[in-house]
Amino acid sequence: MANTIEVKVPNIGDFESVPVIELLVAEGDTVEKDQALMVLESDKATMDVPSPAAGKVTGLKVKVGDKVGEGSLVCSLSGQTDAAADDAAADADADADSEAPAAQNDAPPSEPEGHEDEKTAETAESADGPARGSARQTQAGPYTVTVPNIGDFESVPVIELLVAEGDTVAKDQALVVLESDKATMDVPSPVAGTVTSLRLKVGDKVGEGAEVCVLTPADGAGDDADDDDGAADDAPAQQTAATETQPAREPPAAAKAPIADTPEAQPSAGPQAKTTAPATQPDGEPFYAGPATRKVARQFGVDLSKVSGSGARGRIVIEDVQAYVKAELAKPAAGSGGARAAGGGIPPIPAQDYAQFGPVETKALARIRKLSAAHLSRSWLNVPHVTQHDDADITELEAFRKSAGDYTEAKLTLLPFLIKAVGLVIKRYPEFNSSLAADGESIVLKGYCNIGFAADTPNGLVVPVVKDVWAKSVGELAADCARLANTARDGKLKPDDLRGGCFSISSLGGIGGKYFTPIVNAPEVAILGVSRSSLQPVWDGANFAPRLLLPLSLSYDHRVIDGAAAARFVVLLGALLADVRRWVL
Ligand code: CAO
Repeated sequence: MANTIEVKVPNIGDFESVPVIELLVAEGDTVEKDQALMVLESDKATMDVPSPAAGKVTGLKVKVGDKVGEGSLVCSLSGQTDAAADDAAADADADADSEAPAAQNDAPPSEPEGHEDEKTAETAESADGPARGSARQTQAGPYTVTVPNIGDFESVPVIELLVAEGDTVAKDQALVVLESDKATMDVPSPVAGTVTSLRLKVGDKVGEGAEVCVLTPADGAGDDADDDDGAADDAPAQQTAATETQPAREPPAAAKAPIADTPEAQPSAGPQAKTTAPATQPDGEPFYAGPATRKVARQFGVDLSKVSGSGARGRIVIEDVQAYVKAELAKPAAGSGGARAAGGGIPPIPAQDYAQFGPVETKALARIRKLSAAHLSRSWLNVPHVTQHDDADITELEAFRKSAGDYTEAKLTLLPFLIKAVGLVIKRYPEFNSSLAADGESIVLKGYCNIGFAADTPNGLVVPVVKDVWAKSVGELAADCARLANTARDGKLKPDDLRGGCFSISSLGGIGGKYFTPIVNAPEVAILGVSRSSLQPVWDGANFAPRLLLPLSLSYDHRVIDGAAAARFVVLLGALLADVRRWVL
């Protein structure tokens, strides 16, 4: 029986206003279920919006250039059969049951799917859960995980194995990464269990149905997998940006911690700009380029705003980037020393043959380090940094901390006191709890307080985020810090552990050193660096008294924070740390 479905843009991750770059259907067209209706493009990925059901396009509500977000109406579909409608609703339900996407704040969204069915009036827009690998269970025993529907791709190379035989994996944990020329895609595990046999290696080319691995499910995991069959079989794998310069997805939980929110990941600890306006050319016109093109551009350091696009509607294609590079190389070197200016006018560091000076070894950078590097460079280059140093007298605080340790379950280190005190300071000075709007015209003040702390892990730097600092006691914060630090070291942080930070703390106090310049975890506007406390003679007006001084280094974004405000921040923080009685209650 004929009915009508209104197709809406599903959850597309953290993007709120994404331009439509291509319409793939016209009114009156008949479409198949899962047929792409239009293409959206953020600065990190292009995303197809597939049809949730077969039917006829009766009303197209968008045009090229429109900016859309979750819930925007795409079109109406009519003429589908009950069976198709039921399928669509079932798929949507299955998607709605999916857990939160593994992708983090920078991670691009799952491939969108259609959502709302007028007939059932059910909201089914949670297509943000990663499609899981399909699971075939052999009797009650192991599961064979296969590549799910990955759209139109038939032969996609495996670029990374995220698990090894013997690894224990959680449900939805990414197992392997595939990379088409449009996006990288994680194949997450449909169940929790142990990987007993890996069926792929890096470089293998796979399509839907290819065997990924065999999993022995953990107790009770089988039921779970069965429940999700619909989503597992039908939904495309989660797509993430094909980029090494942006945290695109959750790193393998078993081996690497995600860093999307760390100061790259912010380290990258800090959340990064989430809404992305279309990039523009020097004349202000937007330009469009797919992830593969952007990747090539990044590899060559090409500023895409300077490249003319030869594709449809001026879209920049890889050949345009190649032609641009060729033309640039043909130009005479600029500058007196012959150094060629790179993108943004920043001269690149010239390559050297170090082997001419002695033996060398080349070691690949860990993924987290690469991601952090990109985030840190972005922050360093975009944010005018100033660092304010000061010492806080923590003599009494330390005495209190040592005496109060028995009253908390988690180890009571200095860090939870710092988090609590910083929370109080930013409540007083809310500009420290803000982010600069993308257009630079306003600041966004946050009515919540989540504070990230840099954690040194075997896989690199990550910045887990302690949530709801204002509502928690120091003891509760100590428990949060211990849990997050341990999880980080095990490489098992969840995306949510890394998101939503307002301010970051980088404490090197457990290691040593005095004062440093932490890099602001953009789009946060300030970060506190803490060094090792030491006993120092302090003049009390009559004598030199031994006091325990804690070196503080507050880096801030001078576009948002004035020097006077930063000085007030460290003064108040120092006062709070000097006398815990002022705030511990
Ligand atoms: N001064 C003196 N001692 C300090 C101190 C300080 N500022 N901060 C911590 N310590 C002491 C602790 O009291 C503890 O001593 P005991 O073992 O005698 O109790 C010891 O140093 C180790 O502390 P910790 O590091 O285990 O605990 P923490 O809560 O202070 O820190 C964490 C947790 C995750 C922040 C830390 O382990 C870590 O990873 N630090 C590195 C952060 C980093 O790399 N920052 C740089 C980012 S930019 O590259």
